[in-house]
Amino acid sequence: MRKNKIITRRNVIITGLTTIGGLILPGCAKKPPPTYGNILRMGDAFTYHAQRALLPGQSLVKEYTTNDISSFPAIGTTNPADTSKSSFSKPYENIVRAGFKDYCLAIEGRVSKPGSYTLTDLQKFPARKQITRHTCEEGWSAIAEWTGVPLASILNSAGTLPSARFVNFYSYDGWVDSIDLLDAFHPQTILAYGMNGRDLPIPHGGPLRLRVETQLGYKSMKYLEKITVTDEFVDIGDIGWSWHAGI
Ligand SMILES: Nc1nc2c(c(=O)[nH]1)N[C@H]1C(S)=C(S)[C@@H](COP(=O)(O)O)O[C@H]1N2
Ligand SMILES: [Mo]
Repeated sequence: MRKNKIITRRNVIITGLTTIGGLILPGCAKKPPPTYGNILRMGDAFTYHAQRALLPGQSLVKEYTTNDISSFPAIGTTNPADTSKSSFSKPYENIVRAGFKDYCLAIEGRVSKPGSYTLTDLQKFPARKQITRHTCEEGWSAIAEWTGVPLASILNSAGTLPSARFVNFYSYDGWVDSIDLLDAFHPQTILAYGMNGRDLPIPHGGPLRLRVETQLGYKSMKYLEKITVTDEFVDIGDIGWSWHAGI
């Protein structure tokens, strides 16, 4: 699921390829209308939503106090603007240069209102603050306070269609990953722009990262560039870790 170079957007645009989620365009360019699911999938969607309705309310993971905040290493990609690393991204370098003023998060796919959100747009939504423990698959954990907008607010604002099943995340450093709607709508799943009371630092995924508190650390994607909502599981291939990493 890592380092997937199918998201080399220039190539995609040049060859004019389309994906399940619709045409991939860079950054926050105007999006084509969403595609609609095959009529045969309606039963599928019904089953899924019925199942969700039957599930008990989702429990919250433990939240800590400011006294519990610990030192927190930055792991994996720590700066996609670093030209000496394979994670280098020219578009990311550009948004860093502009002080993240023209940063915007695109959302497309199975939503009625595909579009994009600047940091200011995201900060207009009611914010959620949470002090949680991040557990890395490599065996360390650390506690920090995160501030952000619940992913549910953005999904509701974009209007997920009944056929929506998965939310896929694309990062500037080439990481691609997805979660299902249960985790996407979990109240502690947030798009974080703040860490420990400051703007999210670049080593930790600035300006915007995902926090999926119900799963291991690698699901909390840093350097978010784009979100797509799909009716099918997008198998990114090259899976080093399991897709579901519940804790
Ligand atoms: N885009 C991106 N997201 C990422 C990573 C990465 O290298 N690139 N590393 C993952 C892993 S394995 C962990 S443990 C956390 C690390 O977050 P941190 O650097 O804030 O500690 O981010 C996750 N999200
Ligand atoms: Mo990790």
